[in-house]
Amino acid sequence: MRTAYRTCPFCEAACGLELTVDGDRVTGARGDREHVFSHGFICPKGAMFGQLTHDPDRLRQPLVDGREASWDEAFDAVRAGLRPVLERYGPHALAIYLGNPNTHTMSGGLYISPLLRALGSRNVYSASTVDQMPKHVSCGYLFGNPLIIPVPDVDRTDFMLILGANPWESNGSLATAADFPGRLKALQARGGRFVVVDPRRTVTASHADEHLFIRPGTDAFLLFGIVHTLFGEDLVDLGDIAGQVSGVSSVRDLAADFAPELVADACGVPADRIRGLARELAAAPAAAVYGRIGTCTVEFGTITSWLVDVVNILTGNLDRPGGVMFPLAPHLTDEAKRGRGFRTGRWHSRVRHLPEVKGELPVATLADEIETPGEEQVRALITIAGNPVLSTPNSGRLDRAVAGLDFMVSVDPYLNETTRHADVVLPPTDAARKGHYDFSFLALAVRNFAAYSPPVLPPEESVPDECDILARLTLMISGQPDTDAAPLHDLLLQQALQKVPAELHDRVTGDHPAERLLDVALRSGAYGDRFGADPDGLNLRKLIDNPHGIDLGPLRPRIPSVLRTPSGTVELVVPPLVLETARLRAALTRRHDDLVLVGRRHLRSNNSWMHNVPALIKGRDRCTLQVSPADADRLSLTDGEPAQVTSRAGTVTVRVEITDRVMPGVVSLPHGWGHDAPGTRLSVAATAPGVNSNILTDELVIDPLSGNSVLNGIPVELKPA
Ligand SMILES: Nc1nc2c(c(=O)[nH]1)N[C@H]1C(S)=C(S)[C@@H](COP(=O)(O)OP(=O)(O)OC[C@H]3O[C@@H](n4cnc5c(=O)[nH]c(N)nc54)[C@H](O)[C@@H]3O)O[C@H]1N2
Ligand SMILES: Nc1nc2c(c(=O)[nH]1)N[C@H]1C(S)=C(S)[C@@H](COP(=O)(O)OP(=O)(O)OC[C@H]3O[C@@H](n4cnc5c(=O)[nH]c(N)nc54)[C@H](O)[C@@H]3O)O[C@H]1N2
Ligand code: SF4
Ligand SMILES: [Mo]
Repeated sequence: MRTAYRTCPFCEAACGLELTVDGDRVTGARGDREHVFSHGFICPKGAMFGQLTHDPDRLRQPLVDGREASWDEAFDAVRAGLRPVLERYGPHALAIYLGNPNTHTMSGGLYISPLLRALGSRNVYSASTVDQMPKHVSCGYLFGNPLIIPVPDVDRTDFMLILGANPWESNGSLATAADFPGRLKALQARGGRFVVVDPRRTVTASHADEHLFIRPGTDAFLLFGIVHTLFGEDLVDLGDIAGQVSGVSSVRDLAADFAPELVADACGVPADRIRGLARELAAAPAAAVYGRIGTCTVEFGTITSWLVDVVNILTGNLDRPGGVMFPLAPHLTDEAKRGRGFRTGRWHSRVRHLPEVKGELPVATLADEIETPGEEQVRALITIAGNPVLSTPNSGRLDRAVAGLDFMVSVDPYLNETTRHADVVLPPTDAARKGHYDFSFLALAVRNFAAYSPPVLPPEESVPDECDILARLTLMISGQPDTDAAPLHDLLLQQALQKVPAELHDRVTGDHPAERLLDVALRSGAYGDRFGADPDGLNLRKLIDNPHGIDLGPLRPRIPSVLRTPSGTVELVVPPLVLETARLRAALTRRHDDLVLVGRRHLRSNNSWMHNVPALIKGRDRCTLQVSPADADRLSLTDGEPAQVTSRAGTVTVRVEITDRVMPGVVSLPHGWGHDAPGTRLSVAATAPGVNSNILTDELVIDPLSGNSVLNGIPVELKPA
């Protein structure tokens, strides 16, 4: 028996785990009390690290046409499937879908970009367009770089306004903050306050100093009401960055038509509370507005995400301790560079003519591209760590479309609702056999820190690492010999070392290609040892020697060096946002008598893929339709009885749970369920399948600026089943 330390890879919180290892099995997991960032915090998912690692349903060998095959046979089958499509129809006929766990693996951080470059396809899709793409676009416009996202400085703030996020269950997102609940309680303990705006009284809302119900999809009205008040009551004060912000008067003009008294009806928040929030934000020594899924996966997602930061900027809270700040991750640098700004639409989707954003197309249009004949029709698909058949809108249609592809290959450890359609499934090694470094989340952490976890268990004989799998696919797509991944590993290392003097190259350490690439990034990064020139600096060795992580201090101001706009300032208003504001203004007069559907998350679930662990699904059925007492009464629905829910896209039948935790006019159903499809291998999940909420969401309604799907605020009809 031994103890090993490892960062939890299951959500964005980046907790340190203390694992008990017995031979080649992880037999226990608890919070690492000495971890510099999580201080012993753990949630039920992290505690199941061993169970997830050793799940008997996990694939340990590739599947070719449903039968177990050797890795060589599997790669032969992929080559035989992909090459003819590429040769006959060109690169755009091959689409790729990248799922959420790519942001939690080193292979995702290091090997996806080269794969996409080799692919050269316009048909790149990912979970980003059912998630945070609006935030990338709004930050792209404001700061010139869609990857620069300010996070709430929750440990030092005095007042936090939380819109459409439920960190008590999700543990936070686009704000890596292990023990988010503990950090919010600490805020209250030091005399601060937080307010939650959500159409449901969530666990987070019930801990808040105030909870305001809001009609789904209308946060942009509320936020514009706040902006209007800030200008009208002379509360605008940009603080230290005032000289580095442009477009303030344009924002005032845009907000002119959104007086709190005019928007209150549409959003359901009283005008005096909207004004009150503006005053509180302006008066607090430091305040942070934070919005997440409920502000992104809505019709006006980009403008809402933008307004979140506009309010932060106008109240002087951008880049100030206790406000919202830019983390500095150890693998990145902090050099000021002239920027070219950000734009979308460098190409468009073939069928619906939707603009490219950040190199990808909206996943809401993937089914169109597969189903619609013509040149460049999608005929083959690669999925990596994704389950779009459960997680994207009108997934009933996508399920049928995917079934009609010429060829499909999935890199995934499970035979699930999506991968059951694959001709070949390539299962990567489990997390215990992978090294871990958070390329995505250290750049979103509410305190700067560094951590690397080497593999806990030795590699399994003959099972390739996920970096090797992606490297071989990359070589194959480029038409190069692909039986050995090494040439690509070598090429990437050479590229990473391009700016490093040749005499220092042999100082790079690491037992694995990903470790060597990380070592180069750390040594060249903001806190790096410059390959020995700065012995106090970071390198891979130092992170391995510090298994509880290295604290790098509270967030520090980064304006102007972080900015990449053409003007070198924070650019508050760009033309696409002006046009979108006009569309929002027109929506003010819409009627609001529809019943609308929103989602929800549960602490013991993670999107679609943790329902196969007995301890995580035991207990009462969680896939219920929450309905307010008033709506249940009006529609003659009975608690515990099934109801039929119908939208433009589809119909599901699901058990009703009557609760006053949802506001009247709103019903809620979690996503990631619906594990009753034939041909999967999820024996535990199949015992409590639930229904797929994305049968109901509509692929035709998107946030136009980002292409993001609208997953909240879906009009539905309801009747007893
Ligand atoms: N209605 C509705 N729909 C939603 C949402 C919502 O709030 N409401 N939320 C959306 C959001 S935020 C997201 S991020 C998406 C998620 O959408 P997806 O990423 O498409 O779905 P996941 O359920 O996260 O599926 C993850 C897949 O990765 C596999 N996997 C796990 N670990 C690894 C690994 O190490 N390597 C590889 N190769 N595979 C691995 C799992 O087996 C699983 O198949 O869902 C979205 N869909
Ligand atoms: N336990 C658990 N943790 C997770 C995940 C999980 O599935 N389970 N998924 C991970 C992923 S991929 C992500 S992206 C994050 C998401 O992290 P969060 O955004 O914190 O998670 P959600 O629970 O989806 O919270 C969204 C909230 O928005 C509310 N909402 C819906 N529509 C609106 C609206 O129009 N306006 C407002 N103001 N609120 C609205 C919903 O009621 C819900 O409470 O969680 C991550 N962590
Ligand atoms: S909160 Fe997230 S990172 Fe922490 S233990 Fe739970 S799943 Fe893992
Ligand atoms: Mo997500």
